[in-house]
Amino acid sequence: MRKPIIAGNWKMNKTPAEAKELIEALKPLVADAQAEVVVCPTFVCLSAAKEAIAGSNIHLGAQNLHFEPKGAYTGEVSAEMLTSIGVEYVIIGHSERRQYFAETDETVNKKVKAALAAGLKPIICVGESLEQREKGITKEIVSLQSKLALEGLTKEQVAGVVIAYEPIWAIGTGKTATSDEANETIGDIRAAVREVYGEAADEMRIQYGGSMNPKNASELMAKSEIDGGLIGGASLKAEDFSQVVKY
Ligand code: 3PY
Repeated sequence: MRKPIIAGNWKMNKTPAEAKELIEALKPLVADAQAEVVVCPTFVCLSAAKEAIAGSNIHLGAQNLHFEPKGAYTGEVSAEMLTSIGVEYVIIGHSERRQYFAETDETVNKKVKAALAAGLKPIICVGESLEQREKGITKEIVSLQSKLALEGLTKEQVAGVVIAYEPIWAIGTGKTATSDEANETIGDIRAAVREVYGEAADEMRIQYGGSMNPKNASELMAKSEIDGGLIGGASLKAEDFSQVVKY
């Protein structure tokens, strides 16, 4: 049985004071959630968020990391820096990072390895563009992205990572893949991972992401392959996010 995981990707929103306020409001609303609950604020909010989640069932994630441990990489943050302040999860390769910050399958793979080496749990994002979906190559694209992201990992490591399937055309657009489309593509991702890593693919959790919200969460979460959600806009309000968490 895979435990569902619902993670909030706050993107570039909230100051530390606002992060604290949101988490304080969220704590009682999700205290009895069955799913694992994760919040992923910006780097500057991580310490305030860590303090705010103390004693609750909320886990902490970052939105990015650099794959080198230290050095002349202005503006970057390493895996060890994140673990040193109590971060547990890290989102890697979100399509916004691939699109605006030139991340590639190769850098995603390096980041996944750096995260695991430091004891962080990666949430690896994959997903096709509208053009790729219309060409009918979604399965090939997400299978390849997933295999490249996981290249060189052991089966045990693969079993512990989370993949977030986020169709690019559904991110921040209000458009969602239908629950059947999402379930089918997530099944394709799992099958591709199974080809290389066998049963580890059945332990690995795969989320759906892309305009998941209180209205569509229960239908998506009812699908057999969908193990959770990576939530954008709806994670910025405690009431909305708690409704997704409790789908
Ligand atoms: C969205 O829901 O828009 C996301 O990008 C979640 O990561």
